[in-house]
Amino acid sequence: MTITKEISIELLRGMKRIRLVEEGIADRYPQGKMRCPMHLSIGQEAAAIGVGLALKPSDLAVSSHRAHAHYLSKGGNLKAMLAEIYGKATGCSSGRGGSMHLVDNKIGFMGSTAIVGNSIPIGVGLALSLQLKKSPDISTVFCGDGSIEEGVFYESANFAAVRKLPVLFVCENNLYSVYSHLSVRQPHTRKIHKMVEAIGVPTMLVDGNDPQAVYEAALVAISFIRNGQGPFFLELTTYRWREHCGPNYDNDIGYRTEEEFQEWKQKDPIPFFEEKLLNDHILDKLTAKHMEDEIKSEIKVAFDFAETSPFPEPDSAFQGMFAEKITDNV
Ligand SMILES: Cc1ncc(C[n+]2csc(CCOP(=O)(O)OP(=O)(O)O)c2C)c(N)n1
Ligand SMILES: [Mg+2]
Repeated sequence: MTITKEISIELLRGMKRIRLVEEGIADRYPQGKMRCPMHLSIGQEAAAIGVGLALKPSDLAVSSHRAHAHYLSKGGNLKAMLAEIYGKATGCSSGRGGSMHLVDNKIGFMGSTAIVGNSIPIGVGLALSLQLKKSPDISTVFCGDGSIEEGVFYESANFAAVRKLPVLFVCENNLYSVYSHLSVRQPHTRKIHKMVEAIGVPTMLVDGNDPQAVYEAALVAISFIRNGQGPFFLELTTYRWREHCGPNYDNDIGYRTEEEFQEWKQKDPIPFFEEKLLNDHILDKLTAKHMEDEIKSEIKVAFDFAETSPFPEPDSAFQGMFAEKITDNV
């Protein structure tokens, strides 16, 4: 499949934007103004944007604790995301949720939650609701390799397969659940996508650091789902660069080796793809620089907005806006 020049540029722009936003968060986090736990997906940008660009704005999505890239790739408002992380009233969850509880029903981002596996049945429930309404839209569940070890994943995947629900499971396999490598959590002879296939859901294993491969696989999966053929599962191989939770690097604590980290750093999706676009004359160096400058100024404006926005009024603490936002859309 050949993708358009516009899509190639958007894949690159999307990855750079996510990277620069999260590096901006990491730089400012030690100031202590963002008080929520912070799970960065630096290194995993290609997976999020490849899927995000293949979805329609009216499609739905849910995510987990590591949700910034998914929210942004689905069309989320950057100012509202940063304001949320700063706990401000202008945040996408009115400052009540922080980094792990992003929601924006206007763009079909129906929520992210901190309890591992928790959003999987919610995404499947959304798919059931779409099916009952005979909607052409699909539901997307962004999840990690650790989350599929939760019992609820098996029930959800089984139910989705039996009812042929319009749901796309996107599993970013970054090899770790906190400090535990996949090999101490799952039998090494059993691949995640093979196990899911055995439940009855078609799957594809894709290089999650290749944005074009992810985008193309997502298009195939989404068209299968929109045709009413049922759910699809993408396993995207990738790697988290920073510590599980927080802005730092933690290779020194010994749960993974420097060699492994360097090996994955070599597979950084951004320079690899930028180089490809330059070589294919889809992009020139000046346009690439211009793109980066634009993103940086957007990010600066968004951080200023977040920092200068007001905190929520204490009296508003118990207003049920989250439930209202969800029910508006369903
Ligand atoms: C039910 C539950 N168990 C444990 C945790 C603690 N926890 C938070 S994130 C995480 C790792 C999840 O790994 P994975 O799904 O691979 O996502 P990743 O962090 O790699 O993006 C764990 C165990 C939790 N939040 N919820
Ligand atoms: Mg993981």
